[in-house]
Amino acid sequence: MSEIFTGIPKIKYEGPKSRNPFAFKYYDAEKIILGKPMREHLPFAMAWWHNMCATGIDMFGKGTADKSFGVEKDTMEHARKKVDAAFEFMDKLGVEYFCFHDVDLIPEADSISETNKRLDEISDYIKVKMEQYGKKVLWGTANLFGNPRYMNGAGSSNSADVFCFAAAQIKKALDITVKLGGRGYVFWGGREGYETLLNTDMKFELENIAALMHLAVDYGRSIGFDGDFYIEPKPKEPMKHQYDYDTATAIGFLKQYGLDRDFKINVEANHATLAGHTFRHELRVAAINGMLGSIDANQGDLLLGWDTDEFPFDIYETTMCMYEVLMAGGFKNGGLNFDAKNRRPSYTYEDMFHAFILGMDAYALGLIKAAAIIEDGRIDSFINERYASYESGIGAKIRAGEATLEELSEYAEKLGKPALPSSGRQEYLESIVNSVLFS
Ligand code: XUL
Ligand code: CO
Repeated sequence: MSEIFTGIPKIKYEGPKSRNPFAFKYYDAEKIILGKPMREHLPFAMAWWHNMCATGIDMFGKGTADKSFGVEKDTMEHARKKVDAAFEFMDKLGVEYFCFHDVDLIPEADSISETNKRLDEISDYIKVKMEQYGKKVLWGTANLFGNPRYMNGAGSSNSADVFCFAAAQIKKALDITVKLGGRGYVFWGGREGYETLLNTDMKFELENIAALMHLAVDYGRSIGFDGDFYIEPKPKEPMKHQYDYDTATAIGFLKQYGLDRDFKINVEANHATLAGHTFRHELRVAAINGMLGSIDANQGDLLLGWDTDEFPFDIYETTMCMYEVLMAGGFKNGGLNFDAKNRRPSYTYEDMFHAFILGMDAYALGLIKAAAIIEDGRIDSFINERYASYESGIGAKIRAGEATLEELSEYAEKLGKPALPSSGRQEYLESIVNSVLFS
């Protein structure tokens, strides 16, 4: 098999002083951080759709990047070439995992049975490559938003026939995920939402989405899938309102419909900011509910109101993300999927590598700095001390659930007037973070 990314070497760690554009400055796979090698803290994954398929098409113009890899596009030969390219790419970068939608892997045929045949064929080919290169599937999913039949959603569609097509795609995507040993299965409800309540039965649609997820869980478990199902929240785009608005909404939904034992959350950074939250907020909400599953590692642009899917470069963000991940005990089945794309004018093969080097280094540095914040200890101990009034006396009684409203009222009356709570010291804490980041 001939090399596709010719002239691009295996990317190695050279350290922060290196000026080599094809070297890591911070990602040193075997370096031990808090007792574990970096590569275990940071299970990086390549998103098949952005990296192997997307060419930079936008609403105003054609693609700029050539992803034909030298053969005719939308053929099975092209599908195989993408596999060759993907494994060479992951191998050169030391990326261990990948994520895919069904239709990223093959050209979708007119009939579902022909599409499924193509998926069987390509997954045989992928499986061989995975063994050869030692690569793994972080998660698989079905694209239930691209085909015109999903104009009104998949589980939430008004058409029962469309619901069945969604079920068929999910079944096959689960088959392939299990066949390839995938650790997760994602539901991103891009079209599970509405444009106007004038034509929408919201309760009916939510019940149907839950029913589809239950069918997926039952089937997945019956064929031996023991990984995590994920909801990937996003508030809007493409729909005006999406049901999985944010992490809190998705968790409420999962609990209401009895799906919370099988599902966790796949938090995407850019989706968090679209929902009006920080990335860190979404991670924390997932973590305190025991549902921090996986991460789509990208970055938005605060000046733009849509999902720009940039490669992450903001060290403050990656540090806070890794702080949340470390405090939650690290990843179990999840990882860091670069659901990110090169900017349209960065269209060459070299740019694809630069993007991953940027993202992997940004997360490696974030991990190093997050570990340093934890080891420094000042932030943690400040938070603990801030709630000290609950450690004894009336506070301890409240926490133990032993106080009554009358008792608390009497206590307050006796006190007359409480002292002001202790200072939040935000600026002091921010300066600690800066001093850890830049020391
Ligand atoms: C879209 C998005 C998806 C999901 C998988 O915003 O993030 O690519 O990650 O369907
Ligand atoms: Co995503």
